[in-house]
Amino acid sequence: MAKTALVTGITGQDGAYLAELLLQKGYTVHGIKRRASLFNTDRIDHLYKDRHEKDVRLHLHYGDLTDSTNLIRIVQETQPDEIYNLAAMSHVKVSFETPEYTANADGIGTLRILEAVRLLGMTQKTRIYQASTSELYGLVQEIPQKETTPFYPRSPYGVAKIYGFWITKNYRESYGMYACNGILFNHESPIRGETFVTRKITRAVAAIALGMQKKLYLGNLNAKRDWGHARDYVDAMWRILQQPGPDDYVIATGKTTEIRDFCRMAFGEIGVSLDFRGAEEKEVAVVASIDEARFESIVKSKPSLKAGDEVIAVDPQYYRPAEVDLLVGDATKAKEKLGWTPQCTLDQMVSEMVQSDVKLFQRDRLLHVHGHKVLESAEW
Ligand code: NDP
Ligand code: GDR
Repeated sequence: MAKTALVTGITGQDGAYLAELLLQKGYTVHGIKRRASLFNTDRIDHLYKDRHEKDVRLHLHYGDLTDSTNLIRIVQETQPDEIYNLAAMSHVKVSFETPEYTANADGIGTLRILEAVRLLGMTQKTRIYQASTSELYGLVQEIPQKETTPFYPRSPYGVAKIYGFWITKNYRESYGMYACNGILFNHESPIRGETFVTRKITRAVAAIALGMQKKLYLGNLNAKRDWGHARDYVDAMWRILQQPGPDDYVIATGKTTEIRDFCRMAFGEIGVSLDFRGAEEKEVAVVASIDEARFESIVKSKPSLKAGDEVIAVDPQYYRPAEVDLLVGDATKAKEKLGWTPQCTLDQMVSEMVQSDVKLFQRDRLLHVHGHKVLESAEW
């Protein structure tokens, strides 16, 4: 029998990859999207079919994790076998500016999903995946971080997610629910939100290469992250819900990379090598050399840059009140129990992201040249 899944946060990066995976596996997929004044379904438009067509298995419902009656109604109407709770205010820096809302959506929102299933008497039918995060580890307690590493969150986001983690575990233990936490380390892709550091960098590389932006301003360049590809990580989410019993798992690559080195890799993709100079707030990166053949093969034009150009500078406005310095995960349990290993290397992912952003900015430049206003632009 084909299964039915309900995905909150379906319009986000992970929601889009997960919906694609579940549809490929034959699921009927219900997604919750928020009402917005502009279309916000870009990432899933390629999956969407008009409801009058045949074999329509993707359905969208308006909703919000802060609205429990809405969630109860949607769970009742859709009767899901699996719920993937991916919806969240997911930006760590923004959570310092909207701490109460973040607690409501990311913390209590998780409770609302669990309660909807419990109140509707579906505890034995519906399996629940909770999008937990390596931000739970926060201040380094152990390297690498695994399921038994103590938590020490460093942001309102991390603190809200720790509530989500424990309430999920508590409902599992209290009511016998199949409710699991995936403790996922950072995962990225060409459809990553534009304000997360990886995508901010790959977009800037593309815009700078095409002469549409002069400089990239970043915050803390010393932080280290364990970055994987979102496509691999949604596969882990699905595997977590297919086991004989519920459990919590770390999902990570086991390798960590400094922000500075991610910058080197992203500029390297277009043949530009960087030299970082100075320290702290005065640190900058200048172009050391350019491999013109590489630049032309990716950007399809002569280099607009020259050695000595300053392309990165630090702007302290991007610093966080409290920082997570180092994340690196140990996914041995996931490998042994779920048979999960990451398929995409960081090199391959950076290359995919930069090349995708170069294409997006080439399209924008073309539209701009022909007098159209575009949304994708950086700085003109
Ligand atoms: P995104 O920010 O790309 O997507 C978040 C999704 O949640 C969007 O669909 C957004 O809707 C939706 N959303 C936000 N607030 C609400 C709300 N109040 N009610 C309903 N929907 C809401 O995040 P990712 O796809 O990257 O991450 C998915 C989940 O995994 C999140 O919970 C995140 O915290 C967690 N996570 C992510 C990691 C990563 O590296 N990507 C690592 C570990 C955990 P809209 O499109 O309208 O904004
Ligand atoms: P993170 O991701 O906070 O790890 O949360 P983000 O890409 O925002 O930051 C990673 C690191 O880069 C440093 N940094 C900058 N970050 C941003 N966004 N912008 C900058 O200009 C910048 N300069 C330096 C940050 O200080 C940080 O150390 C992501 C989210 O997806 C969460 O939802 C998820 O739970 C965790 O990953 C795992």
